[in-house]
Amino acid sequence: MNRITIALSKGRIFTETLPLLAAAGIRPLEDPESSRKLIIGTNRSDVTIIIVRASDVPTYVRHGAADLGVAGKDVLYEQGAEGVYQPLDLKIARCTMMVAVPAQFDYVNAVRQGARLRVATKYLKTAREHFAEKGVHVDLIKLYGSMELAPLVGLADAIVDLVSTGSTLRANHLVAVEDIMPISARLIVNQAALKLKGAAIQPLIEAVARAVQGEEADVAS
Ligand code: PRT
Ligand code: MG
Repeated sequence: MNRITIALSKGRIFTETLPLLAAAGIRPLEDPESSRKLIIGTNRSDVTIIIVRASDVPTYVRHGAADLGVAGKDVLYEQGAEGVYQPLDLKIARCTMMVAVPAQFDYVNAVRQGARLRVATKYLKTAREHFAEKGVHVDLIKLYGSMELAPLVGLADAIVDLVSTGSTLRANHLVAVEDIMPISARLIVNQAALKLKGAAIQPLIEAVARAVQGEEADVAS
């Protein structure tokens, strides 16, 4: 029997992937939030879920430590997705990569005047490419989280970060000034695993694809 390992991160990715896995007949036996376990069995003896940091999912899949995984497009774009197939946009964990500034900061004018913008972000590649395309000179400041704080304490003029409801921006008196790209989570698959264990993995991908289409139809109706 081919064993299948699926890498997921705790939080929204895990929660929103559950119904898609359920549609493929896969149900985790434990909740990673309460059990604190990093290896979780499922109702199927051949399928195991491993819990990793969101930004580590592509690494586990690329190296074949997991056969499949679910990762945000933000993570895949930033790291590059060499060595992994991305057969499905799961349309979950949706948000937008945006540029945001303090409400009182005149972004349009700063850009027009060709000022050097200080931009704090976890997404260096994404930010570098975005501003290069616009011809805006930036000094990028790498952060690992809480980007929203940076402009409030004078570390940066602007941030590049994910926005979903907008409440984090509002709570910190920031406003979005540019959309960079829409983000959703993707199913990723190790290329060798797809060849070697295709008989087990292919039906799983197809079941998840049908579930995604079903969800979409629900949203549309
Ligand atoms: O939290 P941790 O540092 O462990 O890792 P992570 O932040 O990478 O993981 P997690 O679970 O928070 O996010 C996993 C994936 O969910 C991301 O890679 C995105 O693809 C996706 N996603 C969807 C989001 C959001 N929506 C989102 N809103 N990831 C993060 N956020 C954050 C955002 O960075 C900002 O701080 O939520 C805040 C804004 O939310 P709103 O609702 O206030 O706009
Ligand atoms: Mg987070």
